[in-house]
Formats: sequence, C-alpha cells, structure tokens
Amino acid sequence: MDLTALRTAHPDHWNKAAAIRTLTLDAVAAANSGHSGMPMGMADVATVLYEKHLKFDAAAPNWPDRDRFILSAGHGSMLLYSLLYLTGYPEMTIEQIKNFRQWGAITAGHPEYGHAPGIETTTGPLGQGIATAVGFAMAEEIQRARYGRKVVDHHTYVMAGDGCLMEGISQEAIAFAGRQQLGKLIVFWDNNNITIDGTVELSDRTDQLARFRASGWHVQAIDGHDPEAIDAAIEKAKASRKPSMIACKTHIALGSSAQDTSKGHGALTDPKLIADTKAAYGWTAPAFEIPADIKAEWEAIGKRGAIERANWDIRFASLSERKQSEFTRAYDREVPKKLTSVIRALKKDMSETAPKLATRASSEKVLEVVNPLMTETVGGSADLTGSNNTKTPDLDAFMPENRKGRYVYWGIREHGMSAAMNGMALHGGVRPYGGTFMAFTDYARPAMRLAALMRIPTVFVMTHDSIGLGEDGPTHQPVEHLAISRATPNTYVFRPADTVETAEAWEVALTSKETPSVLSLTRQGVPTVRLEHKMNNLTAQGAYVLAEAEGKREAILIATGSEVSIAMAARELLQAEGIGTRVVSMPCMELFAEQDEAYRRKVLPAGPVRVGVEAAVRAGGWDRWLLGERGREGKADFVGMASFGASAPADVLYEKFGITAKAVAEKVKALLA
Ligand SMILES: Cc1ncc(C[n+]2csc(CCOP(=O)(O)OP(=O)(O)O)c2C)c(N)n1
Ligand SMILES: [Mg+2]
Repeated sequence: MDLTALRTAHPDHWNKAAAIRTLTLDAVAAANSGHSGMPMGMADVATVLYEKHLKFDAAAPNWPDRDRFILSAGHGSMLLYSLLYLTGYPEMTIEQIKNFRQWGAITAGHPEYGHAPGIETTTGPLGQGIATAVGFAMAEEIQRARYGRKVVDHHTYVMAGDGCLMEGISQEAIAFAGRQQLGKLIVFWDNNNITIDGTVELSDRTDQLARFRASGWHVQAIDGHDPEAIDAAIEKAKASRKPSMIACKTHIALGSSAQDTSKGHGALTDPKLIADTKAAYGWTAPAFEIPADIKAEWEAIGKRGAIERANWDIRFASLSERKQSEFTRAYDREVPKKLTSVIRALKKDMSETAPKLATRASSEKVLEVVNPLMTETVGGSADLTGSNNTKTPDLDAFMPENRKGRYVYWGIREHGMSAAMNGMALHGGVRPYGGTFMAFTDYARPAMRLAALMRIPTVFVMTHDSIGLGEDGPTHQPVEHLAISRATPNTYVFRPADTVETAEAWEVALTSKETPSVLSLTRQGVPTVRLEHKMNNLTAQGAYVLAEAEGKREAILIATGSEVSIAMAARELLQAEGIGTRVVSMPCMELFAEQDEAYRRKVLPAGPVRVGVEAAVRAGGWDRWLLGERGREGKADFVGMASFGASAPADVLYEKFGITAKAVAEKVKALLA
C-alpha cells in the first residue's frame, strides 16, 4: 500500500501515529514475540482519540472523572503501552517498553490491571473488555445520578477486534448496553477482516452494523486511517444518546509486507520487514527513539487534561462534606463503620431465634441490613431474582429513566453480568454483587477468573449449591463447581452453614478490597447451628470448632454449608456410642489456610480420624484438611458426591447418594476399627 497520500495529507498526525507503530515494531522485535498488526492498524484511531477527545491527565491517572480507555483486543497491548509512554505516564518508561513481555516488567504480554496506571482492566481473553466496559459505563451513570454532572461526566471508550465481536459474551454486552441506553459507551471496531486463521469470511458473515443497530446502538462506518473522519465520528458518537459503535475500516500491520494478512496479526520480527516498513512510514529514528518534537507533541496531549482536572478538584470541593466523604469512602472501598455492629446485631438475633432457613434466604436477610447502610452496593441477578434472593425492598431497578436504581435485571446473561460487575468494581465508587445458580458458575467463569487475577472484590452470589436443590436435576446440581472455584487463586469460596455464617461471610466479602468472593448458598432450608452468639467473625478464620468432643476425642468431622447439620447429627450418633467427636465447620478453606499454623493445628489436631462431609466432589482442597497438612496425620475419609446428581426430592437424593448422618458415623467407625 502506498502510504504517501496518508503521510502528506496530515503530516503531524501521521508522525504521532507512526510513533505508536514503530514502538510496537521495536518492542515486539526485542521480545521476539507479541502482536504487531493490531497497534499498527489502530494507531490512527488511538491518536485522534487521545489527541482530541480522551479526558485524562497523565500526571493524575486515578482522577475519578477521567474517561476510561479499554483495549478489549488485549493482544494489541503495545498500542496501550505506547500511548502511556508517549503521553508521559511516569511509570511507563522507555525501559519498560524495551522489556516488553519480560519478567518483572509492567508491560506484560496482555494488559494487566494493577501493573501500571492507565491500564483500566485486564484484557486478552477476547470479549472480556467490551463486556467489562459495560460495567464501567453503568458505574458512571449511577455515580452521575448520585453526585451530579459537575463531578461525574465521563466516557468509556473501547477498542474491540473481530475476535471480541465473535465471542458470545459480546452479544450479552451489546444487547444489555443497548437496552440500558448506555450513551457514554463508545466502541471502536477494528474492522480489518483478519483473525489468526485467515480472513473473517472463513467463519463469519455477520453484518456487524445491523447487529449493533438491532440492539439499539448508534452505528457509523468510517475509514479508520482518516483522522478527520475519526474525529467527526467520535463527535457524533458523543452526541448520541445511544451507545455507539464506530466500524473503523483498517489495514492490519499497515504499511508492512504482511499488511492485510493473518501473518500481520502476530509478531513481525524480520529485520528487513521492519526496516522497509519504517522507510514506508518515512521514519528514520533509531529503534526505541522518538524524535523530540514528536515526543513533545505527545506529552502535550498527556497534559491537556491538567487544567480540567484542577477545575474538577474545585468543583469536588464544593460538594457537601458528607457527599465528599461518601464519594471518597466508596472509591477507597472502605465500609461504613457501622457495618460490624449491624452484622453483629443480626447474628445475635439469629442465634437467639434459630430459624430454619435456606442460606439464600439468610443472604437476603443480610442484604436487608447491609443495603440501606452501604448505599454503594449494586445488586442484581441473571433472571433469577426470586431464586437468588438478591433484591431487597429498598433497591429500585437500574434503568435509563432511573439511574439511581441499584438493582440490575441482567437478563439471562451470566457471563456478561460477571464481566460488567468487574467493570463496576474497577470503575470504583460502587460495590457490585450478582446472582445466578451455582451450576452456572461455568457460564460466568472467565470473568470470575479475571476478578481474581485483577484483585478486585466482586461478589458472586451462587445459590442452589448442591443436590439439595432437588427436582431440577443434575443439569442444575453443581458437584464440581466448589472445586474449580477453590482451585482459583485469590478467591474466597464461602459455603455458610446458617444465617450466622452467611452474615459473617458477607462481612468478609464486603470488607475485602482485593479478593472476589463466591457465596455458595442453599436452596433448601437448613437449621441454625450457631446457637451461641459470638461477637467475633468465626467465618473470617475459615474454620472453627463448632462442637467439641465429649470424652476422649477420637474423631473430627469437617463439614461445610448444608452438611454441617448432618455432621452434627452424626456426632450425636457417635457420642451415643461413646466415640468422642468434634465437629469443625469450615465455611471458607482459603481463609483457614491464611490462619497461622498454631490455629490450624488447634482446630485440626493430629490423632483423631477425620471425615469430611460436603455434597460435592472431594477434589479441590479437601485432602489438605483430611489427610493433614503433612499428609501423615492419620486416617481419613469423605462423604460427598462422586457422580452427577439426579432429579428427585432433595431428601431422597441425600439418602440415595449416601450423604447422611448414619453414613458419616459408619465411616468414622470403619476408620477406628
Ligand atoms: C477467548 C480467547 N480465545 C482465543 C484467543 C486467542 N486469540 C488471540 S487474538 C485472536 C484473533 C483475534 O482476531 P482479531 O480480534 O480480529 O484480532 P486481529 O487479528 O485483527 O488483531 C485469537 C484467536 C484469545 N486471546 N481469547
Ligand atoms: Mg481482526
């Protein structure tokens, strides 16, 4: 392709964009891996966006009212790193660019949230970025309704590729954003007609403009290399009250011999190709060097928002003291001081009245005291509100006509919901939780994993957590989902036994700043097992002695959730036969593992036989507690599931699958024999 026309029509623009392209070529060559083509193709869009539209101040990357830029096509990470370096984000030095993809560098293969300011979310799993962006746009709407346009008024910009738009999650995001008229969400589609295997026609012939339009979006199609067209399209997108999609016709790996081919998608490292491409760009500077005048222009862009930000500080200071401190508290993920006392009061009441409740209903009871106090919570469910018990009476629906609504009807979109919740948590100022059935953890999982990786405290309310849900049968009965959740690093998996433990689990989930929580809750009623009120949050210790052995301690039963009462009944049977039995309730294995060794030994001393009880598979953490941390602490067994469940009433299923007090007692006796 002859680039002369592009170069001569807008020379200043061209050089700024060429800086992105050449940094990408240099960094990928140095790493000998990465993706050159996407940044080379989208550099013009990025340059116009940053130069003319994006509200940001490189010196204050956490300014709450900044526009958010989300690179959904995360493989194009060098586009983002180049922008951060060029505009002068202090952390993003040229050394970091030179160390692209290397150990210890903040320039990871794909953008990682927390590595450097300006990386708003982790992307790389295609489709996550566009769905996460929906949550950013929602948080902005909610905050704007609450605090007013003078302190909250920003856009969320997304760059998505063909891959992002093919992933199923994008449909959930597009449909939801259209319904909710998220007018400040603007998506650039890198319409280059190339993916890894070849041209898009190999696998898709969707009319993307019609698709977005059908969901209520404002759509435009432009030449993605024409800076004037890009600028005009962004203006129009901002003016529209609908979410906007701008289809940007681009050439992947622009100007190289790999242009418009799938070869251009990956790492272009051939020195001749790089030299020829730079020559075509009219670029003569050595590798990693940006001519001073071009760097100065970029740095001016990085400072463009400084005055606006200073003015924002003044406007923020004009809010009432109370509003300022609320705003700041929520952004800092601090809970109100009163949270502990309302949780304690509920625990005391529950221990005294000892209701038999499904823990999903317990969770609702907790939310009834939490939501009026923590006005930053935003609840929701993927079309299972009545089943997940996620809505409290004080929450109205979040809707275009009611942005103060704190309850989201996500529709049947577990994955989109989970990613958007992550986006809300990342945006800040709001605290998202959302529900579905535990078995549909699978539908939400890629976003749950990213919450853990990004270290954000999204709360996943997963009800109907075992065969105890009964007649809906094995499609709906999770057996392996606790295991996969527990196998995920930096995730708290709570399986509370009653309302007291559910309240304690919520308290940990809400005070957590860097760890997402999975609340695994029952459909069926369970008795209160915590009959003695304790001020301390015992669930925060992960496991604790619920009932001590009488006489010589010969057995320890370790149980979670709905099986704790089964363990208690087994203890009765064993004690009646003179077998001293301790029951340990273990609502959160991860928190127990975080306790010091002395406490863990106190709860699980060597000597007695151990039997675990949980209506799920044994995989995913159990053996550490059953066999002992050194694997030689004695004899152990497990009562749980080894297959899928079945469709029948819950009590029949517990009987048929052998998860009964009698079965537990027999296992203990067999181990002692
Ligand atoms: C969920 C997921 N599946 C697969 C991949 C691997 N992958 C990375 S980029 C890519 C092709 C994406 O095509 P497109 O979005 O058009 O990017 P372009 O080639 O235009 O840069 C694939 C399959 C991924 N990162 N995430
Ligand atoms: Mg593509």
